[in-house]
Amino acid sequence: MTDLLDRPPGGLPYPGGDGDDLELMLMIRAFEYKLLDLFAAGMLNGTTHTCLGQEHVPVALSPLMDPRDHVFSNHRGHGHYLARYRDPHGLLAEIMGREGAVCGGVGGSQHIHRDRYMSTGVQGESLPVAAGVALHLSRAEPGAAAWAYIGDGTFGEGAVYEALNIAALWRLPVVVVVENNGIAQSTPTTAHLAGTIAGRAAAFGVPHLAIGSTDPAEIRDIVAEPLGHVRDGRGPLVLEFRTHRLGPHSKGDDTRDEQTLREARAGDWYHRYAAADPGGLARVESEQRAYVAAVADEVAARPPSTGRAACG
Ligand SMILES: Cc1ncc(C[n+]2csc(CCOP(=O)(O)OP(=O)(O)O)c2C)c(N)n1
Ligand SMILES: [Mg+2]
Repeated sequence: MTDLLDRPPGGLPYPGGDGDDLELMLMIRAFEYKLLDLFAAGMLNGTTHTCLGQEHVPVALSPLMDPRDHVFSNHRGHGHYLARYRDPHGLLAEIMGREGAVCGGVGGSQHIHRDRYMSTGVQGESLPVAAGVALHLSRAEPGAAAWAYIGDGTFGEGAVYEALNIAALWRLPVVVVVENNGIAQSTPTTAHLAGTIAGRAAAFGVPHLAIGSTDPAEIRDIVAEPLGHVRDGRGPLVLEFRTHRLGPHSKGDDTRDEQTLREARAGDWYHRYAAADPGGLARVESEQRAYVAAVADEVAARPPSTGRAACG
């Protein structure tokens, strides 16, 4: 057993980096399952959307992010935040409205701001902002990039195309991370998207990479070189991940049939680790569940947030 449970609440940052991808993916997964339990118990403020099945994407990408990079997240953003900051205490306190909340408890699950990280529940809102921030970065901090995580359904928002157009034209350092989980709330991608995301990127002359791997180290290898081009000022990049939404859209609202759910579960990154080292996986999983349970107990015992943000 590691010393995870001994860490002061909200104190020492969660450790890690390239070497502990599995630990971090399982921490995020345990966090999301705990949220569903807490929601069912009536202990959360507002709504929540989990990233179950998509944990590997931010775990793979976060080590590629420079501290000067800005990250724009979305409604399904807990993994994005946890992979960047490893701060389950601050995020859970935010969602529960307790002391030590990242944004004083006024942002909740979907609207987090911390340093160079911002999330929004408004689909498509972030890309034009990311393009504007990227313009600033290209002038003030060359080599830095703006990352925006969006889903397949968000490609239905016109603002996405305005942003892609100007980002391509002005060669802005924007990385669009598409978590294509094959569905937008209850509408399958096949029923809302004409053509392909690759084709839409190509229309603006933007390089596009389709990534089916769920192996964080492999993903980093694939992304490193094209990311270097973004940082060199050659313009934006679209990274399209084939992912699987394991849970409901939000809480109890899964409209998919059994066969579709079976396919989603079959694509889970978890199976690869289970096949390679079942004992090791079980050990890390129980550690992370215990760690997150302790975080939840500690945060639930805190007084309500006074509205003061713990982080800037
Ligand atoms: C502008 C706007 N329209 C509609 C919604 C309601 N809404 C929230 S999530 C969502 C589906 C998003 O689908 P996708 O982009 O594929 O992301 P996923 O939920 O699959 O991660 C919708 C329609 C919203 N939040 N904002
Ligand atoms: Mg989707």
